[in-house]
Amino acid sequence: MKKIVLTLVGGIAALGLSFGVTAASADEQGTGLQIVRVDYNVKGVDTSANAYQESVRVQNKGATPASLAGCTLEDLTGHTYHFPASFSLAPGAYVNVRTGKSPSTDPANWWNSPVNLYWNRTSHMYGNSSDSVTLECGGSRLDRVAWNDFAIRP
Ligand SMILES: [Ca+2]
Repeated sequence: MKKIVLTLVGGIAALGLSFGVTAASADEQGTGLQIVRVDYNVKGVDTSANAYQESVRVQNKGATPASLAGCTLEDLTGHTYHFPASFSLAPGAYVNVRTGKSPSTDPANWWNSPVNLYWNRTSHMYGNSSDSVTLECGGSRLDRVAWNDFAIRP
C-alpha cells in the first residue's frame, strides 16, 4: 500500500495559496493507472463556484490503453465518484476528476488540461488539512494518496 503524508506549515494557508500533492510511484495492481496529483485545498474560500478546482488527476502510466469502467475515487469518509463506463485512457494520457460543476468559463485555465470529468457536487469534497483519495477498479485498490498538513515530521 502506498501512503504519502504531506506535511506543511499551517500558516501558509492564510496566504491564500492552493495546496496539492504530487504522487509518483508504481500503481499497486500493475494496470498503469495512478493518482498523480491531488489539489485538495483550492485558493481562497471554498464555495460552490470554485469546487471544480478541487481535483484529482489520474494518469495511465502503462504501455497499453486502460479502461476505467468499474473504477472509483473515494475519500476517507466514503464519498465515491464513479468513472463513466465508457471512459478509458491511452498510454500516457490523464484526466482530472473535478469535484464541482463545470464552470462556464475557466479564467485560471485550471491545470491547463483538455480532459476533465466533473463530479458535479456543489460543495468541496476533500479535507483541506487531511484526508485521502483511493482509486479502485473492480473492487481492487490501484492507488491511494493521503495527506495530513498537521502531521509532525518524524
Ligand atoms: Ca478541499
